[in-house]
Amino acid sequence: MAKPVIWISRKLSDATLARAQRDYEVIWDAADKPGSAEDIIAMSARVDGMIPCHSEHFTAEVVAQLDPRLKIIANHSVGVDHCDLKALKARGITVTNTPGVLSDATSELAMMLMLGAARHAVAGDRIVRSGEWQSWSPALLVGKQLSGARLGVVGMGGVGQAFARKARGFDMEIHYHNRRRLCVEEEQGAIYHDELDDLLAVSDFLSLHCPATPETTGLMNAARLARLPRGAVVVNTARGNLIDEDALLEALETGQIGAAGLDCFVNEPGGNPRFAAHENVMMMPHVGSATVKTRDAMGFKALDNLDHFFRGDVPPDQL
Ligand code: 8YV
Repeated sequence: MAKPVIWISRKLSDATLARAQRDYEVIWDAADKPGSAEDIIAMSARVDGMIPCHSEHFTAEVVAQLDPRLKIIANHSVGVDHCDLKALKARGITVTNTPGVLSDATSELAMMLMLGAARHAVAGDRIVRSGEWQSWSPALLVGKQLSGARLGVVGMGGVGQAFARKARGFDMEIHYHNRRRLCVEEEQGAIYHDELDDLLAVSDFLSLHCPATPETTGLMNAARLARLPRGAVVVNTARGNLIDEDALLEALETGQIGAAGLDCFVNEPGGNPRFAAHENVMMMPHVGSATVKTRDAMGFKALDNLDHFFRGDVPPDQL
């Protein structure tokens, strides 16, 4: 029987590509450019399945123009805000994602950003690297300590729970807000706040781990940033549009927010150049899941989903 044809939109891990090429007829371009709407539409007539990343946008307009040949979109991401799920469902296209396997890598990056923002990593690196470090003072780069501080986690899915676990190892007091309260085993002593505003009021550090949906767009607006204790540290490794960036910039300028660690921006790629003026903001280019181990695991999970689908089974991560 002929192998199904799949499109891999970006440069996935070598192990993923090797396995894909063994089991499928693969269309893939080493140029590693994000697929445009035109690319996606044109490719849909040539393939039975796709493995896109969050850089390929399946808007309602794109979905309406997909060729009926395309049967499955096996995303190489846990977030699926780049997919209009309703429109895809209406077209009968199966959609899967990669939950679980990137929780550790992403929460590790969130820890790095939280520590880096709290302890002035950007300024410290600049001072040493540039040779500006000519004197020392007990007042040099005095930061905010994690141990004993209260951490607010917004969204206690896989990444949020992995982050809370790590933060517990730093002796933080964990608080969280989530659509549903976790069971006691999952909570591991974390304190649940039914209302986001109540969580904010006690969060010396705040980390966002919820999906981007119409309801969470602009979640951290000026009013919510103002509810945090003065000097709070805000971390975002989820999606850029969870934060009103103008409001965050304003809050950094007034000192209401003491520091921020950002892996996600409203405008990607590129970010927001206004943050560059703030050395108390540590930034990364949306690489939360970018470890060797996790890239392999994400690629294999996307392929597992395709394998199930083309065998006629329900893919384990079907949405
Ligand atoms: C990636 C992510 O950016 O999983 C997600 O939702 O944002 C990331 O892991 C990505 O799409 C990798 O392909």
